[in-house]
Amino acid sequence: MIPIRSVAGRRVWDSRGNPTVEVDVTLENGAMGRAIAPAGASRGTREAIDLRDGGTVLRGKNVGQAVSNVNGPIATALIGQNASDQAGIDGVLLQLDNSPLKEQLGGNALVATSLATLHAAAAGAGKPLWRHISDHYERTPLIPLPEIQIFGGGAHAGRRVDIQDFMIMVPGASGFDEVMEVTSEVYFAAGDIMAQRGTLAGVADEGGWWPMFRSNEEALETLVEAIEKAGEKPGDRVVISLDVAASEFGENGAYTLSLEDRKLDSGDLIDMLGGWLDAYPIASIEDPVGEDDAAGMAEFTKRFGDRVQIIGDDFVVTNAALVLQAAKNNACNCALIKVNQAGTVTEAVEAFEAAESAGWTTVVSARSGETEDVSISHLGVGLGSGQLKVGSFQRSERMVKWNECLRIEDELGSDRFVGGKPLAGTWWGQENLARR
Ligand code: 2PG
Ligand code: MG
Repeated sequence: MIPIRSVAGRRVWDSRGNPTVEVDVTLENGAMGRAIAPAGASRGTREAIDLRDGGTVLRGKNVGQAVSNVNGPIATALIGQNASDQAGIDGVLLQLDNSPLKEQLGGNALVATSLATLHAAAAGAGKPLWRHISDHYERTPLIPLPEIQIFGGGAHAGRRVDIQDFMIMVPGASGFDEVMEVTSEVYFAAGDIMAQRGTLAGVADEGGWWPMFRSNEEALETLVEAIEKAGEKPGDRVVISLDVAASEFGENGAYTLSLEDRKLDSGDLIDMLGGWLDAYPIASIEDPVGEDDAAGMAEFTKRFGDRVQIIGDDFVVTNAALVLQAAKNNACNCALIKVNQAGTVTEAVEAFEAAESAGWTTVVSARSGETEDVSISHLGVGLGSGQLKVGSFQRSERMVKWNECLRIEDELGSDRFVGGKPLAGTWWGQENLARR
């Protein structure tokens, strides 16, 4: 039992220059934990809502009320509570705000408080956060395999292309450090290709190259070229991962690829993506159809679930009930875990456990609006999730999280890295994740 002495919120700023909520939790023994709420741009409709002040100041995005909620009702309720009891702390937060989407106190106020308490409990126990998480939740810590963005798109790049994330994974690397090295080569090879074509135009929100392409597929072709230019054989040590984020360009089973001026129904979109799975070494695909298209998700999983990881992000929004429902319908085979979609650490861990109980893989993920906060690196390792999605290979709010994994790898040892095998015809991870 380590009681909380104080909870203090303040306004800080995220990677897009938007205001966000930071919380400091200090314990009676002097230990302190700090966390900052991230913010999504392509948000699921069923995820926890960030409380923003509205009006004209800061384009309506100010977080004055959310910060006041931390310093007022949240601090009052948490002072004296046992910081080591994360479920108890989050239970208090949920009692304070029992609205379905946490719109009363704000998902941003809650997630920063919940994570700051987790940090404080780790500090109070004298442990690094990843170790505290693995001890607390009785998990085997693993160094995750990253998904790293090479080209941005969708809502993170002014909708210049429709597909949101063109990423690579390096399952054939022998450790996290090697993943970073290979990624750097591919990232800059892609930049060189764009420069040669005269289409290098800066970076998108998560640091991936700005997608100056004539079609969505041209981004994929260019990614393969970049992998080759980096001296790799696509599909061997390096594979491709896509976040289609289809809710951003369609609803009710009707999709519009604006870049190509094409209208597709759910079946057309599934066929198009299936064609890409045949033509490119894609090992993982996220939100292939819209969050409201449960039948499309189930159809996609039926057709391709044995050869590719199918991630539910907007589709299951880190919600245990939605994960279990999707599992029942065989609607995907992996859950993206974003703590701020759930609102509290406990709920995010419940969604994680639900995914595991369904036999799914999991990816701990950042948001497109991020900060220097490195909680997710520790969560990815501590929960033994196996995979981590942070954005690209540029901009410090991304690099700080990759770099934190390198430090943890030094402590834990690269034999705890989940990769280490080239793609062998099927989704690489099944064998590796079986090591747990
Ligand atoms: C996603 C995330 C991160 P956002 O869709 O997976 O890439 O984007 O944070 O904008 O929801
Ligand atoms: Mg997504």
